[in-house]
Amino acid sequence: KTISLIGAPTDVGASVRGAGMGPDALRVAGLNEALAARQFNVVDHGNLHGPANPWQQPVNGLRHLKEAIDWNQAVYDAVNQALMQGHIPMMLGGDHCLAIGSISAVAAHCRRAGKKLRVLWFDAHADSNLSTISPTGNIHGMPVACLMGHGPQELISYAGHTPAIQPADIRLIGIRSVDAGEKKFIHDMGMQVFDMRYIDEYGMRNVMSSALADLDADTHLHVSFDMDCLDPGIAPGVGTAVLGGPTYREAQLCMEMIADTGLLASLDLVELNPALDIRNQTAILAVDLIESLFGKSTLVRM
Ligand code: DIR
Ligand code: MN
Ligand code: MN
Ligand code: MN
Repeated sequence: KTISLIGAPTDVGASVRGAGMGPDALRVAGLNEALAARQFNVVDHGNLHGPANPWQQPVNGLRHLKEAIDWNQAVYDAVNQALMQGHIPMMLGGDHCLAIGSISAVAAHCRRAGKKLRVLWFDAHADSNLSTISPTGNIHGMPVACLMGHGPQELISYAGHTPAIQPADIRLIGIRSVDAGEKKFIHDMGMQVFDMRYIDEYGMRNVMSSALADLDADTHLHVSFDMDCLDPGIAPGVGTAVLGGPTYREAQLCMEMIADTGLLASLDLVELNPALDIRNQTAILAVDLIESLFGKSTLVRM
């Protein structure tokens, strides 16, 4: 199997600069070599090009809308191309707004191929804001809402059908920072959210069993992994850290349980901010988790 690495050095959707350096920090941490060691054929397509960050204030509740549209078109095209070639696209972020283009391409692919879609969204945040309710106007706080058809026209129509995904297609995991408007939106949409309280009460094993329930051989599994999902004690290199995330062991278990399904078909690794990191430790952690996600295990288990 071939993995297409696609760098998307954008920080136009974020509140803090620096996520644009994420793709190279992952390469420096040995991502390509780690995947090759898992017996994958790795094609690094380098970094996509997109507009610079103009560092403006929000307009009508949206910051850098034009730039986010252009970045996402580039991401959509690149992911679409990788999927057409039968590759596993892996987006190297970059801020989380890029998941709009990435998952729209995955949704279009699933529709063409008659496949079911399951998205696992690992994040401290719900990313379910709308321009009307967002306290910041930052588009990296809006991708889930956009994918479900709530957002600016250009951002909700890449897939060719709107909404790109249904609430039943997505599971949010690790959530612990939800804005007031998002709380209502999540409830109204009926999304399944495994927040930190749920993880505390039921344990990560049960959470992942639930999040991975009802998959079949025809399901395309997409992981959208925001590095701020992890506890900032182990992952300090992110722009919007929130206390109380999953531990290293809990994160490893998530990755290994996903690998066991054998269904992982596309991936976003986002919000790594090398400007805020300590000796690249968050990138190194990401590579470590990715190895598990692609099947590295301590023992032969089956
Ligand atoms: C906040 C933070 N909910 C917002 N969101 C972040 O700006 O919408 N998402 N940081 O990753
Ligand atoms: Mn090829
Ligand atoms: Mn996010
Ligand atoms: Mn986040």
